Amino acid sequence: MHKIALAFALVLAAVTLAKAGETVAPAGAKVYFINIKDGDTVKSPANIQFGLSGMGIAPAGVETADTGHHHLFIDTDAPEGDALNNTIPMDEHHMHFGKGQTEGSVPLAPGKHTLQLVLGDWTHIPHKPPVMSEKITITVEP
Ligand SMILES: [Cu+2]
Repeated sequence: MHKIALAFALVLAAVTLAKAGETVAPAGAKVYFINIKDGDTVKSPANIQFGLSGMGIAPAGVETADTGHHHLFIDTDAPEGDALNNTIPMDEHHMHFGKGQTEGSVPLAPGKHTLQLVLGDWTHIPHKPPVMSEKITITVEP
């Protein structure tokens, strides 16, 4: 009984590993901020518009070639190396726009914050190669 469960878990793990970070992004695909740039001062909640070229948007859970959904990284670093194979966390530093939104109203505490956009595939894993914006620093007014 336990052996069967273990074998099943191993098969599941293998399937998951095979899929991780395997969604290909077309060459030249770019994600970028439309209405804010490095050094800007904004009010909270900040309306932030996400641009994407060379790819399309699809909601999370929908597997379509050359698509993904936006993630806003707040005060945290983008994944590198093996971490690019992992699902993007869901917490206060990682906002998912899994309905396919191309803008967000983002509440931010007063002070300096870093923002970066990372496109994720239908399972919330960065593409291969990853499609990320530059990391910008903004100041939120008190
Ligand atoms: Cu996501």
